[in-house]
Amino acid sequence: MLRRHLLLGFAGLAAMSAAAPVAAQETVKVGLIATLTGPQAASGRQKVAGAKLYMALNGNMVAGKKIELIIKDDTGVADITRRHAQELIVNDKVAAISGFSLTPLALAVAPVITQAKIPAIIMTAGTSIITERSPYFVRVSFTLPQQSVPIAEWIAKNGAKTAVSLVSDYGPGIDAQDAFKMRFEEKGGKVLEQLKAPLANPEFSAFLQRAKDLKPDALFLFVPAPTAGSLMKQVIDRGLIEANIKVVGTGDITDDDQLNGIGDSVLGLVTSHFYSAAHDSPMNKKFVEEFKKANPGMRPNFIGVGGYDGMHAFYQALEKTKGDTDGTKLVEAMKGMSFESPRGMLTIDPATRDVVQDVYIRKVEKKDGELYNIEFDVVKQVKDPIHK
Ligand code: VNL
Repeated sequence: MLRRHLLLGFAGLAAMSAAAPVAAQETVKVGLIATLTGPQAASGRQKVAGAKLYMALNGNMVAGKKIELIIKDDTGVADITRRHAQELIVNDKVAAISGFSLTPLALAVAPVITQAKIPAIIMTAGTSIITERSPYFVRVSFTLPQQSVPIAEWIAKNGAKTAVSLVSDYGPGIDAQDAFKMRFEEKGGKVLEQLKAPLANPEFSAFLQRAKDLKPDALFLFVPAPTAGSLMKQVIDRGLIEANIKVVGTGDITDDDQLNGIGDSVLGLVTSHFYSAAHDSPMNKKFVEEFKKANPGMRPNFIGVGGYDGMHAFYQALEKTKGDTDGTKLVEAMKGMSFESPRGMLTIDPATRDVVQDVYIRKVEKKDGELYNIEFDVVKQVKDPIHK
């Protein structure tokens, strides 16, 4: 290099330094911490597929810089998530980290990102409190209260007077049951019992029997999406649907990734959620088509969309800062950001850094031989009802 400079002489040097930024092609690294092994592995598969698809369709150059995605598997263990976050920040010098399936995995990185002043884009985890744990969290997924309030309203409006809830016993489950109860009871209903099943053990039959014995009009369910298959099979086996109990939940229980495996017994089941693979928009049609092409045998779910939109938020932020990777500036750039996603319009609330979006009421139907959540009603631009 030096010799070439000398040989080129002054004119050559000037020409080279003008070309230097392109030639150097500074790389901006983004960490993606996904759960790719263990019981929640389906979530990591979706997230990585979504993030990679975004890059495949939008290129890897932003504000003159080359984006490099570094993918890590946390196996669903919070200590490993934290260690990956530290290594990505300290060794790889990433401009941002992203991912986080289960809530405890997101919470584990809060002190790390606060200290390092590096943004963390939450692509899945849905406990309300997470974004309050660090000013460097930005969420593009959802919160459970945001999704649970609309279905509480819908079921109250559709004649249910009593309900029982059954959720996984950790952050998002507690959020979901409490938000459901709050709105259902505001609407004149009564929650008879709030049942909680351990997250680690997908054995629901005793809880489902208890729910059945209480004879409520409705049963509200939440489990993390990768657990939906085992929950719903037990719901079917215990005969809750035939017992004339209206089974509802957040869309995690009829997740697009698992729904075909659950089978026709859940036809007609109503849930609320921010994304369905059947969402009717030109953007989503293209997204689903490209996702399927890039990932044979898979169709996107809300976690895939989270991966896709998380990358978009980062690209947009880096564009806005004109390539400046200062973490605080990147977070500032994401505050108030609004864009069209395969789910519909999404806004990052500038005050909470949390996602504001439409929540759809959907019903399981068969279309072209596959089960889908078909949207039939919508609550526009819902904010998390728990944040102050
Ligand atoms: C969470 C919430 C995880 C909803 C999920 O699947 C989900 C969480 C991995 O906050 O832990 O569907």
